[in-house]
Amino acid sequence: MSALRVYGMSSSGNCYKVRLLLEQLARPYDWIEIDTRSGVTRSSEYLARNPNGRVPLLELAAGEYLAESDAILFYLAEGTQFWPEDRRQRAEVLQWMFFEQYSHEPYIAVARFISAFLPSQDARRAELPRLQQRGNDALAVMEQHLRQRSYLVAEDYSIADIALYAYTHVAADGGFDLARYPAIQTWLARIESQPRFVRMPPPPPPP
Ligand SMILES: N[C@@H](CCC(=O)N[C@@H](CS)C(=O)NCC(=O)O)C(=O)O
Repeated sequence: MSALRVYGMSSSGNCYKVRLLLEQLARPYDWIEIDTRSGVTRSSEYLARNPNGRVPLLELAAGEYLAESDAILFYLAEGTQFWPEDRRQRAEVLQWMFFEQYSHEPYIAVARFISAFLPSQDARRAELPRLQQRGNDALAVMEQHLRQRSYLVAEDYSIADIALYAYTHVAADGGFDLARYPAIQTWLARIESQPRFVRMPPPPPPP
C-alpha cells in the first residue's frame, strides 16, 4: 500500500477534517467512501479495523489503523506548519481540539445529524432544543475568543482551526444562526481563503 487510505463519509465533518488537512498538505491518499447509515461500520469486517465502529479511520500502512479525527489530524500535522513549535501553543491547539470533541461536536454535529441526515419524522428531533442550547454556548465561547484574533492559536492557521471549522461552518444545518456570531463568520471566510482549501459536500438525502 503506497498512499495513505482514509475510510470516511464525505459529508461528515469529522471525516472532512482529515480530507481538508490532507489536501492542504498536498499528500496523496485513497478515500474509501463509507455511508455510516448503512450499518457497515458495525460489521465484523469493519470492527476488526476499528473496534469503535466509526469513521474517519486512517490506514497508515497495510493493516495499521488510527481512529479519532483529531488524533488523525495530530498524526498528519506533526512536523508541518499546521502544528506549532512552541510548547504553550501546542497545548493551546490541543485545548481547542478537546473543546471541539467535548463541548462543540457532541451538540453541533449531532444537531446537524438529526436535522439533515435522519428522516423528518424521526423521534430524535426532540433532542434538538437541548443540543442547540449547548451548541450556542460553544459558539459563544469561540465568538468571544475570535473577536480579537485571526485564528484560534497564536495568529496562525493550525489543526485547531481545521477541527473547529468542520462543523462550525455547517452549523446552520443543525438549526444554528451564524448571523449571531460575526467574528466566527470572519474566521470561517479566512479559513476558506487558505491555499488548497476544499469544500465539504452536502449531506446525502435522508433515507
Ligand atoms: N470522536 C470521533 C467521532 C466519530 C464519529 O462519531 N463518526 C460518525 C460519523 S461523523 C460515525 O462513524 N458514525 C457511525 C456510527 O456511529 O455507527 C472522531 O472525532 O472521529
